[in-house]
Amino acid sequence: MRIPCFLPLALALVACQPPAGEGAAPPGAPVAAVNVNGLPAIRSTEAASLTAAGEAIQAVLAQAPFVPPPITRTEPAKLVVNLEVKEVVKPISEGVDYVFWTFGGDVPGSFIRVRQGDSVEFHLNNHPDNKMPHNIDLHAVTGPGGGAASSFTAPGQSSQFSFKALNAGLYVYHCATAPVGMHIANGMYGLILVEPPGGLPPVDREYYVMQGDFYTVGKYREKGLQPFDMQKAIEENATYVLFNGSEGALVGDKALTAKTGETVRLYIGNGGPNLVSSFHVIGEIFDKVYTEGGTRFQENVQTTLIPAGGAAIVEFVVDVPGTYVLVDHSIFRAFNKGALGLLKVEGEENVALYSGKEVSEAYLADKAQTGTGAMIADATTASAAGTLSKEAQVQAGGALFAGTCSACHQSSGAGIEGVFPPLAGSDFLLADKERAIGIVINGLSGPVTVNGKDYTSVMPPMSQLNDDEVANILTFALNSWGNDGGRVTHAEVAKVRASTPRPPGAAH
Ligand code: HEC
Ligand SMILES: [Cu+2]
Repeated sequence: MRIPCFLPLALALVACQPPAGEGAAPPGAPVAAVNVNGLPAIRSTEAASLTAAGEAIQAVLAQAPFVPPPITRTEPAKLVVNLEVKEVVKPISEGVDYVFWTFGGDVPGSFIRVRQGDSVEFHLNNHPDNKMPHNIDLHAVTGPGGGAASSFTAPGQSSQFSFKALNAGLYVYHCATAPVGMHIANGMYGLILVEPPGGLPPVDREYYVMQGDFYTVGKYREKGLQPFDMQKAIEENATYVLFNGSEGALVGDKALTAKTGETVRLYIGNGGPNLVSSFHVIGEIFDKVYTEGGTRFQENVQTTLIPAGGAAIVEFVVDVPGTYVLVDHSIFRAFNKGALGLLKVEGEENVALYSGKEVSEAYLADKAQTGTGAMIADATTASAAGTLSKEAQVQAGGALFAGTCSACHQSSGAGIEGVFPPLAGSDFLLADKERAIGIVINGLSGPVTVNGKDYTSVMPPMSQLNDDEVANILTFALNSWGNDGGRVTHAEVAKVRASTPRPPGAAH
């Protein structure tokens, strides 16, 4: 009797001999790579072969941030995966739409979970309403193109191919139809987990998060339907860097959740197409990281690098309640391009470990509260339609102020004596509206006198704000904390911006 190569541990060191005549390895060559857990990569044909008889099982797929349940089978099986490609219009940010090309209707594509040794019968269905042909390259496939050549599918067609899941690990899959970069940039990627026999150690929560970079003709958060920008993509000049395909995917009521004392496992992928991710959770240390989605884990990691077209499994125990922030620690991407998600942990305070206080507004900016994005988007739409009320401006401006200005000028508008001048009752602000617009767009430095007190400090330019946002923030400031009203319009901001000379290369 030959010993099946997928038997774990006890038999792991027994060499797996391919049957005679079936591509026997040269003498001395490793026939089975034995990984750190003692699990050999399957190279024998003894596990269910691609054409093996037996009951086919339909694979359970899941949409992010969820994953299918762990596999409890003790034997490999024939597994049928049905994945449908759909081209869909969805919000990429509040009030911003994008035509995503998806595996399964969402970005990232459906999570596929199989067992090492399974024979996977893969059906790729290209929805008849789609405009483009697509295919799939699964990094879990051993074979030229990873399935791409056998899965090229025109709209309204299906294709089928089979592969054996030889190696355990967490793998990216993606479309590989030309222009490949464009298909990936439009959201065509997902993860497939090949569980080792016996599975991964049980945990309390498992989530699926995948980063991707996006390139739109309009600027970050410029409203409306935004087309793909090929030139920006070639230059790797991302407009958005996102988790799960949208700025709103992991915030507000879509935040990930856990309870104190639980172990959380995140399956993190990076679809690219261009950028690598410095994945970090603010306030946590990864107890384990299966680097690059492989078999070995590293312990006690702060930030893990996830290459484009790569993945990692991270695990940590959440000890202290509160909000944890998932970011790409290339930090402008988190706060100015959208690479930010939240994990909300409920449970008893543990003052022995941490003294308390929620994660600050400065970290969360306008993502701190649910619905603020919608308020801002509605104000922009109303502004474009010429129906914007002062009340809507004040509301939207308040949300933006909380994320943009309050760190220095304080939520109360009182500033900090000697450092940040007040906006509440500020004679300087109220004296000259145009000057105030110019300060927000261009910053301010040098001596100023506000309400009789001198400040010699620096306010950086808030050039990430668009005209609507500046108008709303200033309208909010002019109508809050007892200030006496007044209103700033989009057109007034545009005028000041246009009349400001900018050094070459500076942002709008
Ligand atoms: C990083 C800290 C910081 C942020 C953020 C900031 N400011 Fe300022 N702001 C300052 C400082 C410092 C000054 C005074 C600069 C000086 O001394 O020349 C100032 C001055 C001002 C003034 C003129 C003085 C006054 O008190 O009337 C206005 C108006 C103003 N800021 C508005 C804003 C608005 C609106 C935002 C948000 C879009 C904002 N600031 C964000 C630091 C900041
Ligand atoms: Cu495609």
